Amino acid sequence: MATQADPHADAIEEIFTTVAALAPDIRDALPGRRVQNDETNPSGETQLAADAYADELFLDHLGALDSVVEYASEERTKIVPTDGEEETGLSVAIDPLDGSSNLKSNNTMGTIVAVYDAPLPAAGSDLVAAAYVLFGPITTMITADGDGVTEYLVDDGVREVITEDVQLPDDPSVYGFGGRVPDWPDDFTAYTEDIESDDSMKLRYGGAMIGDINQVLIYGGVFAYPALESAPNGKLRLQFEGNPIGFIIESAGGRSSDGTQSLLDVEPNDVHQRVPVYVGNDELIEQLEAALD
Ligand code: P6P
Repeated sequence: MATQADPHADAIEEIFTTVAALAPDIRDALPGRRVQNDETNPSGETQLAADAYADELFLDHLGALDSVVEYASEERTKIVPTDGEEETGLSVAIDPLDGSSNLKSNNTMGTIVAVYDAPLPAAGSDLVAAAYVLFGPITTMITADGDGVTEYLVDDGVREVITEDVQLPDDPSVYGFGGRVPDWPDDFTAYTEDIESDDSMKLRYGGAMIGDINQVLIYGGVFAYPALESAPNGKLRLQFEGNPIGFIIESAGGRSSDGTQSLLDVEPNDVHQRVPVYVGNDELIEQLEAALD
């Protein structure tokens, strides 16, 4: 939880409280909104009614905060200026329902929030906070600010601390790699074979980034949605996924990379730009960067 010394502490707290308060509405709306709404998002992905519903809720409620001056969403082409205080306001970039394709199969999904102290598109180094809400058997929320990572239970929209100062375990045990194996470049394939040959590591991949990231955060390990032969920038979006998840994992003592540098150092040039994402325990990401070098 951000200390009062952080000039953005109140604004971050207001944003996180608002996101948690909306979690029950979004979760309750899932059963009735599993249908496609004949739209595609700016990344060309089929949009579900649940994606659009969550996006509208977040814009309405986050956009009404004095602490928010810009709202961007994975579901919207353009950045939306809001009426926050120009001088102190923050920019929010959100994936309203990450992994919504898991809705049909009743698997995990949730919301990713990035809070930048800079106009969008912004660099990860401009992040002042990041969080995700995970709709699993229970609803939890992971938050990171300048003061560490906290895990909460979200009960009726109210956060209750489960664990403060969350750190990746030193003995990693899970890995999850996205994309089709034949589409992996040879150097990444060689890395995966090294990881798979380690009998302390086991596969955990569920198709929703935050579900897989939560496994890495709790058990230690590595998650990657790599550069692909068919898509050199991978699949995941820098503003809405790479930056906030990189911030959270680095805040928990881990490491992030786009293959050569921290995700937080990747130059932003478009709000929907994609980036290869590699995050996890420091030594596993160091091994990854050496393999891709
Ligand atoms: P694939 C969900 O659509 C998402 O954006 C991430 O949450 C997830 O890690 C990835 O795409 C899954 O992609 O290719 O395995 O379906």
